[in-house]
Amino acid sequence: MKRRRTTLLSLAALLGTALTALPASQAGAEETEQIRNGTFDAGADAWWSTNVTAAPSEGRLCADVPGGTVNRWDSGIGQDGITLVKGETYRFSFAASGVPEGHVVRAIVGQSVAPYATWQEASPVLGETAGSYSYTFTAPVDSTEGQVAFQVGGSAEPWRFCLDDVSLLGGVPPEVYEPDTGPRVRVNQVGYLPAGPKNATLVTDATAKLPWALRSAAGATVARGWTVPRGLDVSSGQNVHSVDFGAYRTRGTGLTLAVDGEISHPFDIGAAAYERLRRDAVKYYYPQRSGIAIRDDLRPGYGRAAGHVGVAPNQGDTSVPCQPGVCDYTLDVSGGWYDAGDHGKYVVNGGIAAWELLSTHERALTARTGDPAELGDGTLALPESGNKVPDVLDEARWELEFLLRMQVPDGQALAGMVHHKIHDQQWTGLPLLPSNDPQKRELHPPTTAATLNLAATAAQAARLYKPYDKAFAARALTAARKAWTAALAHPAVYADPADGTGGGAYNDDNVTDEFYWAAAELYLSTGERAFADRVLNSPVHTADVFVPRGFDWSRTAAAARLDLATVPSKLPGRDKVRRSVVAGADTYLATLRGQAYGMPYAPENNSYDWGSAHQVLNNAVVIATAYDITGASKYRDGAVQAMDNILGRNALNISYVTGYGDVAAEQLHNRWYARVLDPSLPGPPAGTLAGGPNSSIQDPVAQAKLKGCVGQFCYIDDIESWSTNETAINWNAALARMASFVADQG
Ligand code: 9MR
Repeated sequence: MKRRRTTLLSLAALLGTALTALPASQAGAEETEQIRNGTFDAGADAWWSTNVTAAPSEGRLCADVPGGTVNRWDSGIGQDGITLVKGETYRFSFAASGVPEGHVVRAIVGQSVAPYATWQEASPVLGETAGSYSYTFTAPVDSTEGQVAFQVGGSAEPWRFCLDDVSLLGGVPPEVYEPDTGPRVRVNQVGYLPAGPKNATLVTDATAKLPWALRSAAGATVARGWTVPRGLDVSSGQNVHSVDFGAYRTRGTGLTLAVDGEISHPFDIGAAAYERLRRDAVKYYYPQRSGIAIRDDLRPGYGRAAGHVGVAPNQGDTSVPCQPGVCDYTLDVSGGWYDAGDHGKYVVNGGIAAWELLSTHERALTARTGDPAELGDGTLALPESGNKVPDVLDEARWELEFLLRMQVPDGQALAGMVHHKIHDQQWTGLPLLPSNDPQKRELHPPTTAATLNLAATAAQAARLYKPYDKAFAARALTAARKAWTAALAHPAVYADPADGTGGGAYNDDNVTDEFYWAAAELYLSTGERAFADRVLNSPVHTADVFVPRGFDWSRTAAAARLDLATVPSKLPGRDKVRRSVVAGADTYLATLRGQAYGMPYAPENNSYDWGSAHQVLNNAVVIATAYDITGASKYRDGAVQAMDNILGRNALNISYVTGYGDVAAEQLHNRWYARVLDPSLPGPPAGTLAGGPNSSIQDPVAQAKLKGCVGQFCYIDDIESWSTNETAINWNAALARMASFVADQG
């Protein structure tokens, strides 16, 4: 098809935007077409094809795609030799159809040579009549080895793909992305506890207080009051008011809040949703399991073949070599959970995730509102349900067994140390079932952080599994001690920050907190003086560990402090430890009160971190623990209120938990819950936490759409936005722990 000449002028006219609205540099840029013969007027000239029969047809290029391939990239059409300029914005567009309908094309702009970096990708589901697709992105690098490709493999059945009007236009103005934030009144879309706090946030230009009305599902006003103007909210850049309707305590469903001409999304007053969420947040882990087939009878819609058990095309995790030059043995490191939306398995993240699940159970043993039966045997529909062991412990053990396999065996130079991670040699694309991953798997070097992480979690496991499996408890403690000794002998072996091809780096070059955490767990499980001394002599023991960004896989001191404060022991000065947790909670409570959106999270420079949603939750865990310690209702209410922010009381008016709330995250970045990319796959299971706002927006989709975003706005519900919208095992553990706490308060 002949292409219309696109000029900057016609584009501006099309958008109805004044040119003066564009920064001078962009307004001055020339729009330049990068694709040769994109309209196929010259047949198939300049295009290559792989494993398809491609030929011009009625002014388009059509390809008969064979069935029976596994990966998207097994068949395709493309053009190489494209030059891209770093920082320049491009519009990638094309028209495409597929017969029969429902097939997917993975359309990418990326590197034509190894390591095949992808700078823009989209995977629309095609119809029988041609649809037009258009995407804007900014090139992250300079390259003369650019490529545009249309990957059409991965279908069991043959189909016909037709393509036209392929364009890669340089020098276009960056797209202006406006998120749909719905009604200006923001509530917890899931529910408020009858006797708990009930707060909402209104976005408005009004400076004076406004009347609000709480309405029943039938529309009757059941309570009224006035908003409190809060001025400019730094986390969102909005002018806001807050609403407190905590005096209303009657259970109900489908309530709404009406204020300033807006009506909120509906919500419940009741605890039922938290009982469900408590379990869903932990049920999340079973379909994350590696090395085992997922049973469809236990997770309808999620049944799949076992991943990485050595069945082709997998190379398997049963006998994994090291990266070249790192070791000359292989290890069986099968099992464990996939980290996130990728197929990697990383000890430091697996460890903190296992710790937080174990701690959810351990809290239930000691806290006044805890009850271990809530996640007990038979509650989570696991293959192990019915074995008389609490299901949460069965799930955590799947990971613990993997972590133990990552330890360097006796007889090797670094015996007792723990390999940092195991993952693919190269990054793979989406979608990709674990069992279809063809990449070579490699062990990466042992590190002190991973070693101490195993020491901590295996030591914690030793005390928690003792009532159920003495042999496992003893094996875990032996491994923990061995790891501890190895870490002392190799106290500063760090992961390489550049080791991020095919998997995340998870680098951390400060392990004083990991030493403290491991010593704390070893002390709590053994009561031994030597470990108590390590705890008491650590500089971390008296430091303020409750920092604004909270704890996570790299900042583990708080994990130690929370356990030292709550797990019974004879630690000298234990009261002081408990007071330090309460002081940390006071800080987070003050933060929460200072924020019109009610989250105990205010990172330095309003710079939201990767996985901020779980950091909000982990800060809430500290407040919740202060409640467990003191019984003071202000801590219970603060911890419960923090959940509102995760479930919809936020600038984007979105629940970050799938399946919870009227408008919830749906398109989480994950290779096998990729329904938006492949209709035969499921979406993420209900109760999966999204990463949440991330000011650094590292992925191309977020960079294209969210440039210049303020705090809470640095999030997009797009499956390709791996830096804001991934799922991860450590993040869901924070959700599990808080959902359990809130359910216990109901
Ligand atoms: O959650 C991790 C975040 O704290 C790091 O800053 C980031 C970069 O190293 O990696 C995040 O973890 C990702 C990991 O590297 C690979 N699997 C997916 C994880 C979640 O996005």
